[in-house]
Amino acid sequence: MEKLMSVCKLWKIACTLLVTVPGYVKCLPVEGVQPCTAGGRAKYSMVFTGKWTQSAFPKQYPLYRPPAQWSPLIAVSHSSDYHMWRLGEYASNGVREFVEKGEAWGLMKEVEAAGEKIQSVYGIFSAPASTSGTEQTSTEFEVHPRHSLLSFMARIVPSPDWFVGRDSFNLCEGNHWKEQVSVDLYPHDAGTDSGFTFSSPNFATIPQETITQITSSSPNHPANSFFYPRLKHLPPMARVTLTKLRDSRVIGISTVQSNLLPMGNEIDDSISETPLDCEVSTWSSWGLCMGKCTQMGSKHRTRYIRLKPANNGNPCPTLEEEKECVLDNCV
Ligand SMILES: [Ca+2]
Repeated sequence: MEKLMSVCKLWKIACTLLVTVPGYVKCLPVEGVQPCTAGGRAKYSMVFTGKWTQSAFPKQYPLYRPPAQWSPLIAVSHSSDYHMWRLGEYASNGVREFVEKGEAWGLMKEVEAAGEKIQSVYGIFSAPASTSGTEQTSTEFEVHPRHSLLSFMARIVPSPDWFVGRDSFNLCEGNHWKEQVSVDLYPHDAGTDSGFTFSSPNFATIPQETITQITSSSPNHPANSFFYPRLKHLPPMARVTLTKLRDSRVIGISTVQSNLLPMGNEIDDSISETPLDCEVSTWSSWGLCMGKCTQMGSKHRTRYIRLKPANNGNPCPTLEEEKECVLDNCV
């Protein structure tokens, strides 16, 4: 709640950043981005739906202190010469603070600086934090033909430096604005903390690595919270739906208010279940040979369950083994 309040405070500052770029701004064509010739600005609603359920992501699903949830979502409408974050590039300090601690100040400052310096940012806005993995939050925002790209991110809580988001999603299509579009979101690693699990202690990555997408097989390490060797692809962790609003008049600051939808935990489509196989430790060493001197003795070794199976994953194998042995103190 405190974090939410602080973002709401940030908000007022952020709102002043809503840069209405006056006059002609020279826009250099950037590879892959089609010039937008839509007639005017457009207003959109943005609904973020968490899909981080225990059935879709059973491995190490955070249940306590804190349970699975999302930070506020920070988003920017901008032109192609600005990037909030990019796959394969290093996270900025502001992004690092946001994805590791949920602190948005640094990131807001960076956006503000980009807005002032290269006039590449049209607006910054945020949707409130979620208190569960499956909540919905929403906000509204505006785009401009010269600033038709949307970038956003929300921190996965708890996590070392993981987030979901999208870089430079273009809402313009030639001479018109897209009416409605949904985007599935997958986990990313900011490359700034080396923790392997949701609740790993803070452990800075030195030297810093670039931003990567986390998949069911990468990082390829059984300890990783998203490592599901039986899955080809991870299920989406969240979805964002962007809907063009009919009334596209500029209403000033009120257009960037954010609010919680009163819908609570709703997941519209089928709940995916990810099988989680049992994981056991290595065997202990064999125990002493025990028994009566008139017959063969027996010895035992054991192993323990590291990860309980879920959603019809492979059951646990036997945890105890017995072997015949010759008693060595029978004469
Ligand atoms: Ca990392």
